[in-house]
Amino acid sequence: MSVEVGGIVVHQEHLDASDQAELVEQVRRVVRAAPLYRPETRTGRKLSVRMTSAGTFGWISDRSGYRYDREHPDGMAWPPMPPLALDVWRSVANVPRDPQSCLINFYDANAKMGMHQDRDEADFEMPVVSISLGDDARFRVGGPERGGKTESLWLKSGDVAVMGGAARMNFHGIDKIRAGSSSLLPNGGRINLTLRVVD
Ligand code: MD3
Ligand code: FE
Repeated sequence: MSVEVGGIVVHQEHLDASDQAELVEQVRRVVRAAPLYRPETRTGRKLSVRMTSAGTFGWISDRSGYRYDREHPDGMAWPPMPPLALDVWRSVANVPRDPQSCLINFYDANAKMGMHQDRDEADFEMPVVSISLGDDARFRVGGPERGGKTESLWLKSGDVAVMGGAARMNFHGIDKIRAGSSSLLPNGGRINLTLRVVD
């Protein structure tokens, strides 16, 4: 089933339980090679979300600002993209290019992500595809202007969201995690994968 909120198409339960478990294994492989870390902002605040990436480019933030980089902050190349994530992109993105970056965000029970736009990519005609795993998250989406009217939606494990067209520039964030809502991750929490064409 798919629903639309603020121009974003959410394919609910796009991944079944066995695909979700397999994708978690593929994410673990990435995290073993390129550990999760808490990025700092330019002003030295640490994000509550822990991150790593896979693919050609990873998104990083540090005292110099934020950008895409070919290396993890510890200096290693990013591991290969999880194959199942690439399959998801090919089934929903509807563009001729493959993604170059898979950003992996890990949310514990208290993590959130403030409202922001994704504008570090070169071609805004290319969509962003998001895959949710683990605990439910309340996702909030507004318009292309900060401070406008917003709508919210609970993203659940296995949901795939596609941000294309005008919705690509919409402000969005994660308000809160519903701890204990999923048993996919033995220690709880939520993983979000975002797939992007970068250059
Ligand atoms: C709407 N991640 O990594 S995914 C991000 O759940 C990010 O971790 C959130 O926002 C998360 O940048 C939300 C859903 C999402 C991703 C990209 C978008 C929604 C979007 C780009 C434009 C509009
Ligand atoms: Fe975003």
